[in-house]
Amino acid sequence: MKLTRRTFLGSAVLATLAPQMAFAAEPLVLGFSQVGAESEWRTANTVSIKDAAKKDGVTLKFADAQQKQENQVKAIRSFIAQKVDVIAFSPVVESGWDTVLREAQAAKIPVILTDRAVDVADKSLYVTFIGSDFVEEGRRAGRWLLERVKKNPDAQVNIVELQGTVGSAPAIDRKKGFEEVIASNPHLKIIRSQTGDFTRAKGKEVMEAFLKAEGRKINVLYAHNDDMAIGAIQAIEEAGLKPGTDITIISVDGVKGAFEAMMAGKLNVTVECSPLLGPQLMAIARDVKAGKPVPKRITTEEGVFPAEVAAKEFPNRKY
Ligand code: GYE
Repeated sequence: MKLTRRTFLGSAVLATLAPQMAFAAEPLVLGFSQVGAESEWRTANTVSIKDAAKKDGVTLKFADAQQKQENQVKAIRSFIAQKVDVIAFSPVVESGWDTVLREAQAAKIPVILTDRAVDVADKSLYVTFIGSDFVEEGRRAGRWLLERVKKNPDAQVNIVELQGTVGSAPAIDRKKGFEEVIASNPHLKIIRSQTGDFTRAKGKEVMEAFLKAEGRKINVLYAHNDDMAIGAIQAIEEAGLKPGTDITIISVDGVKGAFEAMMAGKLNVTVECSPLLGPQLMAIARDVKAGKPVPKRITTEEGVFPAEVAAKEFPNRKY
């Protein structure tokens, strides 16, 4: 079964409208291991989780892993030792989780994945995964580009790609979805692809290297998140080129910074990825604690925002 954010709006709204009910709810201790604070997306995600826990009367034990898997493993082990009711985490990378998840299972503490997926053979090691379909986001980015190049069907299009954190679900999937779609047009070619670790600083640094190596040959930048695109925009300007005009820029997330860049004419499109997972996470954690069956996969609903609609959409943006 596929549940969407909208499906869960009911419980989120209830929690907002009836705080007295929320306080009357059973006590729940939730251990949450966050990836880090690498991007505007992540900051909004953290705020969403902390706010939702407060609203819902959930005792949240929050640990920031600073983008390091070893810190997440430590945090999960400490949650097990503290005997929390439920563990949730956003895994920085996909692989290497079997051992610690088996430890949680042995301690009978259910685990919820939020935002990013894990690659484990035994799917019983987690109860559910709440988050976006990153392959689809990559496809949306690719489809936008296919449409865009239709105006000039015979031109060769050289793309540079700024990948997210190596081994992370969004980096793997956003690359895959994008490549799958652009493969239908032989004029589109990724000429350079490197990680910028989802940060502005790295995005800028790697874009500088791309520009040094390829210069004006670059027609398109595909960045796996807005922060890297914003960093790259700076590099492009410093190289004396016009971002959004000389180089078409596509990114993912839909944070306010991306809308501002679009309104300034420097970014061409952002594919939405919602970080507002807090209310859903609290609702699901309660269900899990109560022993209710929950769907194995809960997918977030998202859109695509080209620069043309940025000014109109900006006031509606929540992150
Ligand atoms: O796109 C990026 C963040 O996992 C979906 O992580 C998340 C990604 C998001 O650092 O900005």
